Amino acid sequence: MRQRDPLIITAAICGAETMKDHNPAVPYTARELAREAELCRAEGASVIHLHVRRPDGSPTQDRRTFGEAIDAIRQAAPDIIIQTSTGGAVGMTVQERTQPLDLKPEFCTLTTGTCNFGDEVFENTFPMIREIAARAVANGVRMEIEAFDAGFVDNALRLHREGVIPAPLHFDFVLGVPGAMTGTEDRLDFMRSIIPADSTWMVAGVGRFELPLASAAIARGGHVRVGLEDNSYISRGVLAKGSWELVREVRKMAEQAGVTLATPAEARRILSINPA
Ligand code: KMH
Ligand code: ZN
Repeated sequence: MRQRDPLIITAAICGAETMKDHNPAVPYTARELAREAELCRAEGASVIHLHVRRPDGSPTQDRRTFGEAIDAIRQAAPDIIIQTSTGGAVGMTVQERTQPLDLKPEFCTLTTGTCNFGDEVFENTFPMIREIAARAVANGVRMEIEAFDAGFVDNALRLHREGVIPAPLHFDFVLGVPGAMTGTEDRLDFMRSIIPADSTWMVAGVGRFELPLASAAIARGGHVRVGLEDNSYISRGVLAKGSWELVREVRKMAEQAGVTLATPAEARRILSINPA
């Protein structure tokens, strides 16, 4: 059997929906984001999935706010990979969502379908996806495909055949969003079964699915995303002290499984990211 690659842990430290009311450790300011990134790096994360907020905590995709956060994170965790969100928050236009791409980050997300998102709709029509992907390609930004449901994988493969999404494909299975695919192991196994053999993959379990799916991904040779964007709790009813505590939990799982963690340099190689 082929030796598995070192485990890439992505820390989704902020998101657009989790507020300090849900968990006081959610970072809003550039300084708070940088501190959280530094702590997550120290626990073994090699990628930061980044959203930004206004001072009152409301989500924004403002280019300048992203620039300030990226500068602060580069100071605090110089080698970490920064992946900017192009999803933003539900209801944002493509123009709003794609602003951080002009900063030429190393890595970004690309959601390849529309789904219910709680009581709202996360809209990603084909024209929207094509426009976001084109702007990523124009800025030389490597894309991670966010698949909230099986059809999102089919859409990504179609867009790949059209030449919109370049190879090699890297998938993040986002499982457990209320309104999309749930976060059970059989769903993960199905998602893995429908991607091309030369793809890389990871899982982001939402809510109570986060840590069980992290463990399932490690056992299956995949990579993992955790953090307060997706889940506020370290255990039932106990708030995580920060995304770093969730990263620490995944590090412990990896240690128990005898799996080494990827450094940011190794993660760049595995994910075919050109260093910034
Ligand atoms: N906030 C969600 C509606 C991404 O970052 O690319 C979308 C999201 C996906 O978080
Ligand atoms: Zn996100």
